[in-house]
Amino acid sequence: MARSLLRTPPARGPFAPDFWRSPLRGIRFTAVLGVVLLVGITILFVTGLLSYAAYNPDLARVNDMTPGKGLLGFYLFSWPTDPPWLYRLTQGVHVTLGLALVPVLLAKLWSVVPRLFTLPPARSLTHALERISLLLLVGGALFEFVTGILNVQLDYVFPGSFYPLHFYGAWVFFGAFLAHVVLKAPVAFRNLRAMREGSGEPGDEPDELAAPRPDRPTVSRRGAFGLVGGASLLLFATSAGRSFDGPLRETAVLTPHGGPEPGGGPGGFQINKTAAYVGVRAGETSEEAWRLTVAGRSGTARLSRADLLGLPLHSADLPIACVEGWSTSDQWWRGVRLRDLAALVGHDEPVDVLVESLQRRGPFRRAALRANQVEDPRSLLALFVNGEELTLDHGYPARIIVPAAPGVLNTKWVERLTFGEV
Ligand SMILES: Nc1nc2c(c(=O)[nH]1)N[C@H]1C(S)=C(S)[C@@H](COP(=O)(O)O)O[C@H]1N2
Ligand SMILES: [Mo]
Repeated sequence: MARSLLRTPPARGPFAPDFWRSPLRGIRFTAVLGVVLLVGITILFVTGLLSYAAYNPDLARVNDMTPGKGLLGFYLFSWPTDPPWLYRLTQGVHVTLGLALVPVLLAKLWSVVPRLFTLPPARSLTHALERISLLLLVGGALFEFVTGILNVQLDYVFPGSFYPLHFYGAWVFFGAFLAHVVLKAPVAFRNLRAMREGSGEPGDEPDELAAPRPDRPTVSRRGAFGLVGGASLLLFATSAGRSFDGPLRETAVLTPHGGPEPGGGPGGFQINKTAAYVGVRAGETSEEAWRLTVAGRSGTARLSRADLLGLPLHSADLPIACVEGWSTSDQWWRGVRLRDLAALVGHDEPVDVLVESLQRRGPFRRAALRANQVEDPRSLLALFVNGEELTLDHGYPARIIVPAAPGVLNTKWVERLTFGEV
């Protein structure tokens, strides 16, 4: 005792071990939350990578501007068009689960916060490395949750830069997360097993997370889990409705795109950006003003809406599913097949396409689609939805709709299609 006093001054405030008094803290409390996060964050990581792949980010530099993703693009694959609700599911899970895990993440951080204040800051090189990895872990988790939630809540507050931030953040975070799991999983599972077997005795190792001088409990451990789980359920119940149309959407009170339906009628389903918001005026889309340019191997065609109506029209029941996690139920789209338009300009074989909108400012004016998407008979340049002409807000005179693709690839107010050289 005397010797250690000589070496270090007595710890004060949060650095003093008995500053932390909650009797809830302990390895077992942390272990339960840790295992929930182990499963939950793994699902977030996988669905996040899928979401990235769904953009076809390796297609030209249109869909993804992430500078030098290099090796981190190693796993990318051609995003399929089946099942048509694929992105609706993966991205709905990513966002809704991410929101529901917030209370668990906060409780987990609360449960280990005294460890942030241990002195000396590093006992050895290994200890120093472990603490740096914890910094990346906690910082990474907060960063990913905050950027994700801001994107969902504030409709792209990071124009053009959310993707690289959330993408690189995910890899840093997941690296630290893996290291942490490898280090801590044995302890966590040992404690869970002990809890299940009902052994109240402390394990053979000291509980480093328990308060040395705990206060009297005001809530049981079970009660605390109930609180965290209840908060998660509440977040789930007030966000999951964004993945459906009709009355269910109105249950999503905590997140945008969850309110009442945007008007009634055939066009009465969710609108991301209205024409007015992005500066598209009805004059530009009129029968006289608007022409579609289709370019490809054999030349260029300029088509009016009347010309398009003269081509074979086809239908497809498809949803719109946004990266923000909301989606619509299937809508009944009708228009010209993309592969028919490709054939019109000399491409009978599957071919990529660059789609450009007449919109002049803001993001999402251009998108590239891959040959497998162009090839699918349900991929349309839609002219009608639910039996009526598209409304201006849904992309009149013509918009793209592709099965299983993220909403952002379903370009509205299309004015040019360039097949082949993407
Ligand atoms: N020209 C243009 N097309 C666009 C967008 C846009 O901002 N401009 N937003 C995209 C995004 S992010 C989504 S989710 C869908 C939404 O389609 P909706 O507004 O018809 O629901 O349109 C896509 N097409
Ligand atoms: Mo979107």
